[in-house]
Amino acid sequence: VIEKIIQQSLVAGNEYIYGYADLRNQLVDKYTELPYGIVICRKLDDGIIDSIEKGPNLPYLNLYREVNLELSMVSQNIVKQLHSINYSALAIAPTLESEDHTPEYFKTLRLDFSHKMVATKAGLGWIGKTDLFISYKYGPRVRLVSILTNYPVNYSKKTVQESECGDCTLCLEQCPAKAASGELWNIQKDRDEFYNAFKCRDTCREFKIGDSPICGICVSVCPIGKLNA
Ligand code: B12
Repeated sequence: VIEKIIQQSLVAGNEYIYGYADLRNQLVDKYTELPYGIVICRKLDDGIIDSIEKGPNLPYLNLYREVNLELSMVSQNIVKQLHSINYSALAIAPTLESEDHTPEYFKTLRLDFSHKMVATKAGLGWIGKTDLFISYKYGPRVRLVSILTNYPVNYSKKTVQESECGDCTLCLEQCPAKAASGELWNIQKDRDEFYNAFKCRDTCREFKIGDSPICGICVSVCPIGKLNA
């Protein structure tokens, strides 16, 4: 049933990967009634991602906005369908709107929910040196959204526990913020041990397209999922 619900909710003509995760023991209290995660990764346009190798541009900002909207709609539609067959479900927004930034967020640059965590638990990929989710199929060229539910999904038994970046250093060399230490990720390693979100954020602010702080160079230069790497 869930496969059908997801398939019907995805936008025809766009490429996605999705998976299921067991999130028991991974969630903050307010979500523990919804212990399973569905994560949907929407493939980003290669032409646009290739074009931001040296810095972001307006087409990239527009893509980012468009895909956020699309993923919000897709995830809300899945939630609606799950409700209609009497399961509980909640969509977690792809991103944080600036009006929702709390003082706590500004102190930590963290939310209480990580889409990337659901994606590694679903076995779809790992966390790269600049803290991007690197999917096996499309590399980091994806945006993510998650749905939490009590629907008993057939969750992945093969979770990804460590980085598969090896000795590649392209993203950290090209990162204009020098935000990453080069250390390889594993599930015991916190973000702040290998990647400095504040440095990244400050450089995004310097680039700024319109009013929006944005970068994406690490997404563009990663050889995984890049057609002509
Ligand atoms: C806050 C935020 C930022 C901050 C901080 C970034 C950061 N890396 O934490 C700033 C403003 C700097 C930022 C910048 C960007 N962001 Co941002 N951001 C977010 C947001 C809203 C929350 C992230 C968060 O809470 N981080 C806190 C830490 C703790 O979590 P995490 O980094 O997500 O993942 C860690 C753990 O969860 C862990 N993990 C993975 N598996 C497992 C398993 C277990 C068992 C455990 C315990 C942990 C664990 O791995 C990570 C390292 O520890 C997410 C959306 C979301 N709700 O997930 C988007 C998100 C991370 N951003 C995204 C993007 C694309 C960007 C930018 C490229 C901006 C742009 N659009 O141009 C840059 C690049 C940043 C980079 N290299 O990471 C995408 C990432 C897509 C991808 N392929 O990885 C996301 C997921 C949005 C989305 N819907 O797709 N962002």
